[in-house]
Amino acid sequence: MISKLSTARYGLLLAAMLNASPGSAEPLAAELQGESTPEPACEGCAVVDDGSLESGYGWVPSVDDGQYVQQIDSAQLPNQRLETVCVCWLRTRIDSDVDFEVVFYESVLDDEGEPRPALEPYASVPATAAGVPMGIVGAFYEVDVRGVQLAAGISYVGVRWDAMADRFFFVCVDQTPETEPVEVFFIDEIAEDWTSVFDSNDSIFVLHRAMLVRVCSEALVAVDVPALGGAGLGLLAVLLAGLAASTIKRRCPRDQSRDSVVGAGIPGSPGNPWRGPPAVAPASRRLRRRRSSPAGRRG
Ligand SMILES: [Ca+2]
Repeated sequence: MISKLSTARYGLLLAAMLNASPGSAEPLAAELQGESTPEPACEGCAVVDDGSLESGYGWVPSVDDGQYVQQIDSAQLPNQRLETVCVCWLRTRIDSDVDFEVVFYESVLDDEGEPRPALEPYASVPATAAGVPMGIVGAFYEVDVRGVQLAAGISYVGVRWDAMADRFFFVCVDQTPETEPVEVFFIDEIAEDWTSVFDSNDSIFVLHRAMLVRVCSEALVAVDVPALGGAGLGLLAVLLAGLAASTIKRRCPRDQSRDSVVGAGIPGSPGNPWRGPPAVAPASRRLRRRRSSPAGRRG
C-alpha cells in the first residue's frame, strides 16, 4: 500500500497512524502537503526548479538499484568541467542517512529518434547524505564531482541508490505549475530501459515539473589585466606583430607552422593543467532488463 502513495500522501498516512485520529492529523497533513524551501545550494548553477519542493520520488524497498536522472544541456553552464552537484533529499522514516551515487549519462536516440539516457553511465560519484530531515522538508547535499566533464549537448544527471538498504528516502521534486517541465527518466535493476515520467502512467508523476538536482561547473577564473592606456596598447600591438612575424619566419620553411598549437586544449598537456576525468568511481554493474517499478508502481 505504501508503494502506491506519493511522499505527501504517505506522510499523511503516517501522521494519521501516529495520531490514531484522522481529525487530529489535519494540521500536520496540511504541512506535509504544502511546499517547503530547503536552504539554498548551487545557486548560480544550472537550476531548473523554483527552489521549493512539493513532493519526492522514491522506490519501493525491494529495489536495490533505483535511479532518477534529469536532463541537462551543456549550454546551461559556462563550461563542461563540473565541480558540484547539489541533490535535495527528504525522508519519511527513522533512518536519516542515505548512501547514493551521483550518476552521469550520455544521451542516445530511441527508435523514434527521441533522446533518452544511455544504459551505462559514463561517470558516477559516491556520496552520503547525513541527517536528512523528516517529512516534506528536504535539504540540499553538495557532492564534489570535480574531474567529471559534462557531455556536450543533452545529457542526464541524477541519483542512484539502494532502496533495500536505505528505505523511505526521496529525491525532492518541484511540482509548482509555473515551473517549466524538465525531462526526468527512471530505471531500476530489473527494468529493460529508461522510462520518462511524461510517458509513465504512475500518478506520482502527474504533477511533475523538475527534480531538485542542480549542477555546477567550475568557476571561471577572473584575471585582472592592468590598464595599458593608448601608448601601452600601441607598444603591445607592435611587440605582438613582431613576435608573429618572427614565428612565421622560423616555422614556415620547415612546414611546422602548426606546431605551436599542438597540445593546446588536450587535458594534461603542459599548457593545460586540467588532467581529465580522474578519481571517478567506476560505473556500477550492468542494468538487467525488465520493466521498471518506481515507488508508486508496485502494489
Ligand atoms: Ca516548487
